[in-house]
Amino acid sequence: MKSEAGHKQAVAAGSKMTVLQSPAGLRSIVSSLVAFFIVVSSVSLLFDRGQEAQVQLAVEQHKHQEVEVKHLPAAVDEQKSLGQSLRSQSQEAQVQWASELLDAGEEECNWSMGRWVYNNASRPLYSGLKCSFIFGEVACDKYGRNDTMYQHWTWQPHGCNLPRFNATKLLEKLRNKRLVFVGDSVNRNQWVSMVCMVEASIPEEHKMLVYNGSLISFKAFEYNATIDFYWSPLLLESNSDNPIIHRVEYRIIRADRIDKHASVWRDADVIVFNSYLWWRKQKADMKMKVMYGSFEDGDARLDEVEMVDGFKIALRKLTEYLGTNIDKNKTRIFFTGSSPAHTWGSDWGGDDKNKCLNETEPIQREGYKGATTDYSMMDEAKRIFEALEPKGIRVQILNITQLSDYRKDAHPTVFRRQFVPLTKQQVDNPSSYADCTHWCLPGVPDVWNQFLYAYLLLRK
Ligand SMILES: *[C@@H]1O[C@H](CO)[C@@H](O)[C@H](O)[C@H]1NC(C)=O
Ligand SMILES: *[C@@H]1O[C@H](CO)[C@@H](O)[C@H](O)[C@H]1NC(C)=O
Ligand SMILES: *[C@@H]1O[C@H](CO)[C@@H](O)[C@H](O)[C@H]1NC(C)=O
Ligand SMILES: *[C@@H]1O[C@H](CO)[C@@H](O)[C@H](O)[C@H]1NC(C)=O
Ligand SMILES: *[C@@H]1O[C@H](CO)[C@@H](O)[C@H](O)[C@H]1NC(C)=O
Ligand SMILES: *[C@@H]1O[C@H](CO)[C@@H](O)[C@H](O)[C@H]1NC(C)=O
Ligand SMILES: *[C@@H]1O[C@H](CO)[C@@H](O)[C@H](O)[C@H]1NC(C)=O
Ligand SMILES: *[C@@H]1O[C@H](CO)[C@@H](O)[C@H](O)[C@H]1NC(C)=O
Ligand SMILES: CC(=O)N[C@H]1CO[C@H](CO)[C@@H](O)[C@@H]1O
Repeated sequence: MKSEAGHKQAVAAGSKMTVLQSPAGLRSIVSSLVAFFIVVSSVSLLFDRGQEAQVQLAVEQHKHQEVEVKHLPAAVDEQKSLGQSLRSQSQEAQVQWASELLDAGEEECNWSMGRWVYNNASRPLYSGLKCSFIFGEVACDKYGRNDTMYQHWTWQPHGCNLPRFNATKLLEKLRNKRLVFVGDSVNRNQWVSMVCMVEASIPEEHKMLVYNGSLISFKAFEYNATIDFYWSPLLLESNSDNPIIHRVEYRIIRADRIDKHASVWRDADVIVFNSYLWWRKQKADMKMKVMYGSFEDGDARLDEVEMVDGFKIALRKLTEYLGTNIDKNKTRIFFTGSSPAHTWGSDWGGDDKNKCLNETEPIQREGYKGATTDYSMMDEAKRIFEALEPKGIRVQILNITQLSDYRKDAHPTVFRRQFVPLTKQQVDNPSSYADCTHWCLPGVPDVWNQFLYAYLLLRK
């Protein structure tokens, strides 16, 4: 077995940071034990049918967990063969007219409109089992998901091809630069995807992950490139800002406070925001508490608004901040659209009690929109960000909602690690324990990152 002890490992203990660099001699050791924080999203469902499907993104503390880091290389190819039973007839046809398609850089091509094509030759882009930095919450094949068809679908926009992803090209683009993902656990999912998409092309001793409170940094030394994730699920300062301990149901945002978060991301070269799930109602009467002023200044005032109005308050404040503080010559800004969940089987003719467990194929009906997917929040975001255009600042929306909505087959369900792998009882209880909100990797967020790649390399 191959050891990862040669990696430079970063270990966070409390808010203090230490970076451990393993001596080269350790490489022969069978496995290394590394203590670090694991930020895990626990999923629980509180409702009856008819109410909003929602996932609790409770992130719990798991300090100094002993994690055995090891490779499981042999299993990969074996599993791939399981996914080969299905092939899309349209695949050959696809290749033929590919040359006539528009260049993906053309504005006229809507990448968001298209279909999933099974392609076991070009997908997946990397191995989840081999990615050194994958998180247990989305490492489905590592935690027992044996059907791997979900890894072999490629997104085919109507009328053009997405550019082929090339990790080296992206790293070149990010040379001496910093890309930061800012948001919730779904955005962390996209960040992990991006790290896995590039890390295989970087030798072991030239990359590192550093944990520092709400910030996790991936560094590619040769390029002096940094790919960060910063936890900030409501974008504004809130009582959910601790990535480890926070209240889930009783949420308070501070309407006029964003500077503390912004100081972490404002100087980045590329920023990818998201914010969606945390504004969804978990109960019919759920409201967002909004605090103005501060206790320190004696002018604190607490308001209560509809969740979606809280979203607008946050985005307007973000927009105002970007308009006055961002160096538009330097920083490119993206906003990843709403990521749909597949919590209600009856939406696509399945069984509610299984959620999305055992789903193995995408929904094929063109234009399918999940009943609980809110497309309007993304339109709202687009409208709010348009206020920046007169200033020459553009926030590009990665419009991934529809393509993701088709992928009922692509969630971790019970094949994931939540502190420890799920128990037998939990596995047997999908209605409580199946995660149909986050995405298995390799998988759907890889396509979101292909959009990002295409923007960074092809479109202004
Ligand atoms: C996103 O793309 C879908 C098609 O997939 C389109 O209907 C929708 O209007 C787009 N939304 C935004 C905000 O661009
Ligand atoms: C893809 O699947 C087809 C049939 O399903 C199989 O013949 C082919 O060998 C597979 N290709 C790869 C690269 O696995
Ligand atoms: C996956 O395959 C392994 C090895 O064949 C088997 O032990 C395990 O039970 C399977 N898991 C599931 C969920 O079917
Ligand atoms: C990826 O890009 C690099 C640098 O431009 C190039 O040398 C390499 O051939 C590309 N790889 C593929 C598979 O196209
Ligand atoms: C390394 O990258 C950072 C951005 O992450 C940049 O500020 C710095 O100037 C770069 N160093 C060199 C030597 O270019
Ligand atoms: C960790 O983050 C804090 C601010 O959040 C910063 O002051 C400190 O320098 C960071 N530590 C390292 C080692 O990057
Ligand atoms: C941004 O670029 C424009 C045109 O090149 C230049 O006029 C302007 O001074 C630059 N702004 C900053 C803040 O560097
Ligand atoms: C899911 O599939 C497995 C293996 O095929 C089967 O044992 C299990 O009963 C199925 N679960 C549900 C809820 O249908
Ligand atoms: C449906 C849709 O989003 N159509 C858009 C495709 O892209 C063109 C050019 O960017 C837009 O004008 C369309 O509205």
